[in-house]
Amino acid sequence: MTKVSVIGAGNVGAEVARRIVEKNLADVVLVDVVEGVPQGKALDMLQSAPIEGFSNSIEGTNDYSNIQDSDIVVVTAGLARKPGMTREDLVIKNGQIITEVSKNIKKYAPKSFVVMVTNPLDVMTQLCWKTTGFDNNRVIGMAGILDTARFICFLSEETKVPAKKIEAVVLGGHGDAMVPLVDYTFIDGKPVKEAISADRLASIVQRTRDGGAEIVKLLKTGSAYYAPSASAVEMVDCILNDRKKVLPCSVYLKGQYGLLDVFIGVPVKIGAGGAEEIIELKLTEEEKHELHRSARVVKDTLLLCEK
Ligand code: TXD
Repeated sequence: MTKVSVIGAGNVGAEVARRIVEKNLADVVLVDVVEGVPQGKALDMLQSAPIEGFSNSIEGTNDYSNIQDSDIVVVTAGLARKPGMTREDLVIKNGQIITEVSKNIKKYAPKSFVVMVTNPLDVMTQLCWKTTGFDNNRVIGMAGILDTARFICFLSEETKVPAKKIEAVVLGGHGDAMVPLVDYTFIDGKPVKEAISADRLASIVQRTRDGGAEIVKLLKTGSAYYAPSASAVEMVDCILNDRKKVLPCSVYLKGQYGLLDVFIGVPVKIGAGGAEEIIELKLTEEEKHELHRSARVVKDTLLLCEK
């Protein structure tokens, strides 16, 4: 039986769990430190099974030993950003949480793949990889899929071309540090530079960078979770069904893009072997520079966690 554990039963975690069972992808175990919450949410979801027609089980727990033998562990535990708070403000607190979660993954699900969601994303992915000692292909961070989806949404809104006919790739760190690749962005087959003025494109790029903050500001409490959970479940689906789709994810680089010993968002083939192959795209000098700047931020932030 395929089993996916989701750590953190908050907004993103619960939505990830719901999408997984509703798509009949796997049995789900939902874990949280707060007593009753994962159990209550799991029971509520289970009671939707007769209506939605899924047959997989879902169970909520406060006990990490229940993640035993998971094929994939999706990590969403941590604090969400509050208005005005940067991702980096979260680093110390979330670093402690992710260290504890990673030790439990290593102990109870030593053969699993990890899909990291907690912010600051690239840093938490690297911290989890270090703490578990898992191979590079088995720890993958979710950010680029979401940033790319947001970029495509805004481009679609601007051009009135359906999202399905827009191609785009966003690399680099999550959010403020993302690097959209303009030369790989096509609107209905046409280079984006020919479809949109430089000014409009710059403002869409900026809106994408601030995509998370825009939602935090509107919600007032909590942050985005519908598109983030869809993005994480896309990765789960690719691993469980060996899709071999090329998706922008945060993975360990050992020389690719001129970067060493750092997790950062790049295109990677996701299949049954996890992060199977990193694809090296040709970047402009400016994009290369931005990607390297992004990687430096990850390395510097990681030091905060390790103090
Ligand atoms: O693109 C991306 N990667 C992201 C990242 C997109 C959206 C959200 N992103 C980040 O995911 C966000 O900044 C947070 O760091 C996480 C989770 O966001 P969510 O919106 O789900 O936060 P919640 O609703 O506060 O839920 C967090 C849950 C909450 O129920 C806590 O009780 C629980 O995490 N928590 C724990 N669970 C298990 N174990 C431990 N130690 C623990 N500590 C807290």
